[in-house]
Amino acid sequence: MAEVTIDSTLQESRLFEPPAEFSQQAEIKSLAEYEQLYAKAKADPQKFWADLAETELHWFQKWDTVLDWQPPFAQWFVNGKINISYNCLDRHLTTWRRNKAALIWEGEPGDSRTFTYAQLHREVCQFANVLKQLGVQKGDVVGIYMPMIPEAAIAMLACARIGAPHTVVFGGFSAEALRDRLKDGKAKLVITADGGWRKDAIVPLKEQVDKALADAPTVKNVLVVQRTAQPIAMEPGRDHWWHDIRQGVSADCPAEPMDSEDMLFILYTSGSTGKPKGVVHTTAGYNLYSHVTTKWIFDLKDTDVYWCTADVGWITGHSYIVYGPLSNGATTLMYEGAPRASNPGCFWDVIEKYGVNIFYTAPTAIRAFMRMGDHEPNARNLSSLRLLGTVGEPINPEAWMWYHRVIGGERCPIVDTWWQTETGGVMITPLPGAIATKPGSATRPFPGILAEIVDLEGNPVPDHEGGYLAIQHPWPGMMRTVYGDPDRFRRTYWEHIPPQDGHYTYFAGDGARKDADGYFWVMGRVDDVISVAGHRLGTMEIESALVSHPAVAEAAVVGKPDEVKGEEVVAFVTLDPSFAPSPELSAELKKHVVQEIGALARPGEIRFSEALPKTRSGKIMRRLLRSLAAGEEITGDTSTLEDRSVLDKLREGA
Ligand code: 7RM
Repeated sequence: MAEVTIDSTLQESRLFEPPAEFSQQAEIKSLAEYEQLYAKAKADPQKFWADLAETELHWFQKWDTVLDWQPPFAQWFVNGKINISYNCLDRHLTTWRRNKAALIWEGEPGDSRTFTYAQLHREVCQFANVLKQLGVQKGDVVGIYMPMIPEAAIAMLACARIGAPHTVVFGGFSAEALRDRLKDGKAKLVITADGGWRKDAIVPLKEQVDKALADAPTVKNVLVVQRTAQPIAMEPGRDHWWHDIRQGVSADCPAEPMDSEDMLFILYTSGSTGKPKGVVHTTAGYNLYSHVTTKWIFDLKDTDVYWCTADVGWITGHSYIVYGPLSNGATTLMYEGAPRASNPGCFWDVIEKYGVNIFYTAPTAIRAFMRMGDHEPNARNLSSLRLLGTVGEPINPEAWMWYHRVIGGERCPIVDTWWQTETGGVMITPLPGAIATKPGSATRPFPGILAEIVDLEGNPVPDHEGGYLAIQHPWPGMMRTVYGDPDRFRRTYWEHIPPQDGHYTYFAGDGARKDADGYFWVMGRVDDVISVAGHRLGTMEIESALVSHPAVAEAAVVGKPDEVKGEEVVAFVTLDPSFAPSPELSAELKKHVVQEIGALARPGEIRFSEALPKTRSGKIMRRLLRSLAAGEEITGDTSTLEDRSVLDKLREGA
């Protein structure tokens, strides 16, 4: 019999009803309305999505089949013709939104720019014409390696406009990581900048591109946006300044009618082993899914300023800075900077300066702010906020409550959104006017998403029991394949849970449980589950117990092989600045975990550390910690690590 369950210990009973004033104005106004929508979508998913596709998007030509499902390969809106850049820009130009702010941008040094829909459209069209002039054709892959400046979004929309799939690579990744992704995607052109600002320093992007291109022969041209103006090398014939080459180029560039299933972008995610996977998303399904989720989850109003703090190199930046908000005609804010010693309160400054109404960030950021204390946010006026969101990792109830109290002033609903690069958009989430929240739970599936907790045979597990988070029906935003490797797509996502009678289940790779109210509690990646004396423990609950101790700012737990118990829990802990590491504190934290969870979860070892290894999107890389704890060499992909020095420090401290 397969391992079926993951033990769960988290007890959390606080419940926050949507404020009445919020519900009254919300897209989805009540639990009953959500449940009705959910039931309708479940009864006939194809009709549900087709109706939305009809009312929410512009089509050059209507599809003739809603879903062609040859498991695990799906095609949505077959033979439809559509362009996501058109849906994000052109269709708003004939409405009053023409001169509404589409994109507000704030640079780290304090410079800023705003683009109305008409202006953004013009920029995108001109950019698209330059790409064409440089030989980019429909179907050619374009690499984007940019800082968080408006041209990053403009470049994405320009690619989408002419049907050139983009592959955005985080500006923080190394030349090697960039090279591997450009080679795998066979990119023909790279869009970059001379540099970008991050934590008061210049990130030398163009220099990295030059290194990457020494061994990426498919790339013929580089388009360089000037951001920082430090001297850089430009290779004649290959490298072109955007501000030079755009001179005299027409801003007339009709959007290419794309087939629904034409590739829109590739976005690489690192697997724990092997090379990064190129997650492929296509045009119509992604457009629809990012659009509808944005509309209902963020409850956008035309008067709102909406801010998602993600980088565009993360799927969150794609779906919820660029495509989802613009498709809805929203005002989306983009910020280049990161909280830093010279301005730890910069996020709160931005909220105050622009009167941000909706704010979407990651648990790692929330925990970092919590550690800095309430002083910074309390010193700003955050009263414009009406809705908060979180994404990227399970949020521990402690951090959730802080976010609710200090940032949300106890009046803003929090949407804890569970999803993945692979899912294209949010899958499990509160609808903020309809679903009461519980700290630490992503609550319930989005309408049209048949989520379940199952064992490895695909059978639902009872309430409160941890199992595998799975999706039982295709949805429009799902990834279509792994670029160049359909077999890896099948193996990674569709064969962990064996198909029964042609019925395929998507395996998300996360452990989770459902409570009696049908709320989902994500417990962490199943690869990270720790086996102690026959019990399988998710990482989230032990970490959450640690963080509930006043001394602990952040924690990551991993298993270390143990002859007797199978594995022993090792906890890596970052302290609140007012506490110092000591053997006494270590003993106290072990005791605290025993009190909160039980003797089973007692860490055998606590390792204090100034920082934890994270991806650029803020996810703790437990796989690396596992190797460290076991005293092994670190193997596998480390290309997504945000700060390499963290590993060295951890090794020295060992
Ligand atoms: C959007 C994104 C996906 C993985 C996913 C989870 C974890 C994301 C939450 C979460 C608990 C959440 N895409 N994850 N959101 N876990 N609660 N609200 O993060 O491809 O980069 O990562 O992130 O493990 O599988 S991603």
